[in-house]
Amino acid sequence: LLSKKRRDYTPPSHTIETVDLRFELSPQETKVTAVSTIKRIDTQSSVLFLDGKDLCLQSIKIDDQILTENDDYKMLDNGLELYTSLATFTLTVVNTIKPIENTSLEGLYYSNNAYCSQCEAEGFRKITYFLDRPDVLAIFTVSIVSTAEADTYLLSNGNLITDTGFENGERTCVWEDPFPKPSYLFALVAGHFDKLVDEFTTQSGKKIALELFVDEGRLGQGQHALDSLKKAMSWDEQNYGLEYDLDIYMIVAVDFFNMGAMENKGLNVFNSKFVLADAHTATDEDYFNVEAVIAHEYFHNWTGNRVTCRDWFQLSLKEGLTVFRDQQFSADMYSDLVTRISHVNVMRENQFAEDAGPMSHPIRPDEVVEMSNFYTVTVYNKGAEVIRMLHTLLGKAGFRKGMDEYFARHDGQAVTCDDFVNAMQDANGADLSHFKRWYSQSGTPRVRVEQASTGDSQTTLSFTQINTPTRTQAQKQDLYVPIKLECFDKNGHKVDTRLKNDTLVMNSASTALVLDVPNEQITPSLLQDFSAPVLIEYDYTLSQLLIIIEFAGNDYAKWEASHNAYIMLIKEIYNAANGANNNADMQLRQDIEKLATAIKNLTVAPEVLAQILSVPSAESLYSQIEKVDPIMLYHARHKVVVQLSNTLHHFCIRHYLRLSQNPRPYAYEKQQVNNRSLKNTCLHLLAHSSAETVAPLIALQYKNAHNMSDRLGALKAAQVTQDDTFDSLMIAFEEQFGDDAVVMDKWFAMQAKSSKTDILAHLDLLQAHQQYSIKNPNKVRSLIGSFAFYNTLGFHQIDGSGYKYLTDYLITLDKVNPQIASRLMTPLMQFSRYASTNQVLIKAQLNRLYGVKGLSKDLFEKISKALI
Ligand code: HT7
Ligand code: ZN
Repeated sequence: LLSKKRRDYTPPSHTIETVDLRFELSPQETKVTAVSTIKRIDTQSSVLFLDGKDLCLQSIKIDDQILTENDDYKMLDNGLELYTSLATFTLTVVNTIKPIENTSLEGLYYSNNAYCSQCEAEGFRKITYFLDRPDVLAIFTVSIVSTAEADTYLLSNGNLITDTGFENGERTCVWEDPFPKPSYLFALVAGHFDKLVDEFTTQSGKKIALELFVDEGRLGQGQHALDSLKKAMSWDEQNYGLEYDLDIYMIVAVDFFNMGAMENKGLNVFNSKFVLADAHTATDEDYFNVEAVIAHEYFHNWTGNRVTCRDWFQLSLKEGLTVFRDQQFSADMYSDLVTRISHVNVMRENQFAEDAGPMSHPIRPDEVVEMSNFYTVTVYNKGAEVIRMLHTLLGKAGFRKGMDEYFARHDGQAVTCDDFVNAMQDANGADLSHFKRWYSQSGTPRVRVEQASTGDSQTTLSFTQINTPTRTQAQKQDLYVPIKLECFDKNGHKVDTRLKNDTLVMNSASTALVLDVPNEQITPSLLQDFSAPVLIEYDYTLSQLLIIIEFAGNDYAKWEASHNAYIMLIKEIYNAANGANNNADMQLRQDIEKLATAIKNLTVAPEVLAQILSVPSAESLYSQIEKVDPIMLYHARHKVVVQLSNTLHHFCIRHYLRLSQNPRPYAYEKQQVNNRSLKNTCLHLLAHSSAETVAPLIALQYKNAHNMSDRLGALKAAQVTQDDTFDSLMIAFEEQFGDDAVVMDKWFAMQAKSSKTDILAHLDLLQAHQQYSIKNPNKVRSLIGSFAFYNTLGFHQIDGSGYKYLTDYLITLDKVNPQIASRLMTPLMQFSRYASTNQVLIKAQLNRLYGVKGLSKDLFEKISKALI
């Protein structure tokens, strides 16, 4: 398979200054006419290569001359080569495409009676022959012609300059986007929608029209998205001085979409999951996610659209930075702590796993076969962590100076990650050359921390960085690692570390922190706020963790210590199951007793307590145990949760009953959200206890629920108890929400996580459900994704049938939608972390997949890496 290398970048031979696109829409065959004004940049060049895929070419013209194949141009597998030495010319290309047959949801597709485009990263080449690369920026004018009166909206980027209305059997709308943009930001949407309108006045007094398009009948679920948009617009003005630049901002919600959303200039396209929300259908978490994704796409208008990427290796330039910005926004809107914890969990559960597996890559990859395989947690989330470290290093004001400099230098350009760091560096007079290694090095650094004595009056903590080789990088360098910490003596008194901002900066392989205290056991609370994307290795005792829970100066540290305590206890039970310790159960009871006492003594906010009562997921534990047996780990974790539940029964009941009283009408506002979070966490924990009083509480909560958070909270608790209540509630849920696609995704996900012994037959039945479709990525993710990612007992069955089930599905799905198939194979990619029995079974399935004829590039790239 052909890969592209970052080092091989060459500037384009030509550029496209303007393009006039005309779409004559038809689901079966849409005619596309592209008239481009082209300028030669490389004066030596006599060939222009245009990308193109799955297109049917009708004609091609330079100025007024019709070109002939082989003399004037040649068709290639991935586009066409045009022979010309003209310095400037007009190119007219006419071709047709088949939107209704396009199930890849890339390029222009037709689903749910609407046309929709998705061009990032390389989808525009499925619309017309073009220089489909982000460093070619053109001014687009788009005419959309429809002969269907039912297509009430014909939308594209920028401003609407003509609308003929439906006359003589057709209607044409013409859109003009004054900002030069790369083809990946082009968008077209056409069909019938309901529209919600609003307005935003920018800080300089400009009025912006806001328009939200949703499926008919869903207007009532759109207000939260519009409110979120307005919050994001003013947040970006206040925090970065960035104002919106067009007269109109449109968002369209569609049910068929490969990812979360897309930041096309002035016309964002969203997965309806990240738009539609009301009390009845959306949980607090859904509300949070809608707000975050709306903000993310809006922030791209500056970090991505006004300043874009030179090439796709630089993807983290826009994604890492924009994720960092949306994280800052969410923290400001809701809770610093809960927001941070949720992002740290993504790093530990997903990114660390990716970086330890065959797809490990730096946040700025060096080599790519299929670009859509690189929209990863590494590029996005680790990329954001790298930006966060810059923010820590330069401080809030310094970071803002760097951002201002970045826009002053690069507005309207397509640039690199180096350009970004250079702007930060120059604006602050800093030297970031060592820091830049984060962009080129893959893998998760481990930092080993140990205590040593230095005479009678001092104690030393030594910090050593370990960067282990990854698949493509045998040699590793040490990195810049800021470690925020606090230290306590044996009585819990804080020890003065004399560190600026409580942060120890490692800029070499090892560092020592000398403390002016006599040699005694120090308790360090390390990596507070997850100040760097690293793994800390420090052998805590339970007493040390209890000291942190009691005395740490911030809630993050308390949460982290409780989290570490759970991990320690789960590991002990896991090892005991291997025959290492016969007293494990008694020891667990005693330890949980101590931990529970520390928790009960805390005076923290409800949302903090909810986090502290949440035992880490099995997925986040995989990186903690070598060659893990997933089923054994599942049972070990379960045992710890049950013990915690029994020990904290009265405590949880008390909180639960208190928080269940006098419910107010649902609102997505901090106090309510935080209380609901604690209430439902308590119910979930209680469901693990042996007390019979819990089942009626669950049923009652479901029956009385007046919002989706409480309804789903009850359903999730019922799933734990494994009695008949769960099945009957699921039937009731389906009856009530059967025609709401977004809500039914929750139902499919719950079904997929069921611990039924005949889960595979159950999945077969669910695939036949009238709401299920293999063509709809949300459905595939909910059912098959939830099964493979989260159903430990079902997926890791010892006969390998879970792995086989997924593989069979991937073979079918790959023909429908390779991008989704590729994402769905992640659980198979991570085989090296499992015990050898599991490894053998997974590899057998990967080998089977490898042998399938006509596999997509997307799957092939991953399997080849996994099997080498
Ligand atoms: N920039 C957007 C990326 C995206 C995408 C990538 C590949 C295939 C489909 C896609 N849909 C959207 C989303 C974002 O990060 O904002
Ligand atoms: Zn993005």
